[in-house]
Amino acid sequence: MKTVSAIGIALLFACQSCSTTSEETTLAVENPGTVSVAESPQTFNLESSLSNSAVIGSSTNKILSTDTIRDNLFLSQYVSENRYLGTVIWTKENETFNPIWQDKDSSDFPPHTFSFVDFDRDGRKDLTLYFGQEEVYGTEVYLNQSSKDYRKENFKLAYQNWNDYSVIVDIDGDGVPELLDSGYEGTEHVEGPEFFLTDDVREQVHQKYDQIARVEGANNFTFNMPNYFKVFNSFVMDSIKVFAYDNGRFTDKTCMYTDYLDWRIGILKQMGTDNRNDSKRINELISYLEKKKTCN
Ligand SMILES: [Ca+2]
Ligand SMILES: [Ca+2]
Repeated sequence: MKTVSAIGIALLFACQSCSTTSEETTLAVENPGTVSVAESPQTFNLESSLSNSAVIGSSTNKILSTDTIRDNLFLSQYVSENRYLGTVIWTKENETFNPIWQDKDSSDFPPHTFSFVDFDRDGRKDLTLYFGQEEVYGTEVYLNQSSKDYRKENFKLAYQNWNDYSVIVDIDGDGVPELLDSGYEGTEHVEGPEFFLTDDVREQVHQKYDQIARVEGANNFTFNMPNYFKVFNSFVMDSIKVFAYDNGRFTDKTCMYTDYLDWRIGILKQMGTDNRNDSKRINELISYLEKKKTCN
């Protein structure tokens, strides 16, 4: 656990060793067959909808949960006796549920948290999932290109981070969400160094959180922040990147967010005057962030 753990600063600097909350990871196991769709008074018989044998799940599999995505999309997760099998997304027409997409995953690190946010502003909610456990962290975003029929392309992979949970957050308050990425390369999770904040700097971080979460970024609440994302974030000692949707995929657009970079640099400079902190690391980060202000 990091030195800093206050929830109020978590959006911007949360501890990377934090795991998901029990609320996010505890999924009620339903009886196989009939499933109650969350936020919907209706129920449907899953077994009768599984005529497509290619789709994960059968009457012998358990369903972990079903989530209503809106946009007439529904999500189910499947497990066998003791292993996750995968995720299926359904549509509903004429009271019948039809599978349109699946993500088979029987690995040791299946997805555990799902979020539906429209990144490309086409009116269809895109799928973001977090996978991993213990020291494994990962984020994937799939763009919703759904049709009425089952096909792999209904949700197209557009972003991947296999070393951390990235945060969906509207950093500049323009109503369009960005992905705040911890900035590390590769597939190994990187644990940042310990650091210390004075009360004054901590208060500045609190204020920035409030500004992003409640003032500039009113839309952040519809992006499930802060409910999901207050514990997942880029740490103050991370070499962050900001990814934004651009023409079919997410690209590093960090240089477009100079106000945010300047703010982080200001915090780091104040931290650098505190001799409890690793000044070499802080100076490297400041140099990194200064370079990121220039678009290549
Ligand atoms: Ca979309
Ligand atoms: Ca934005």
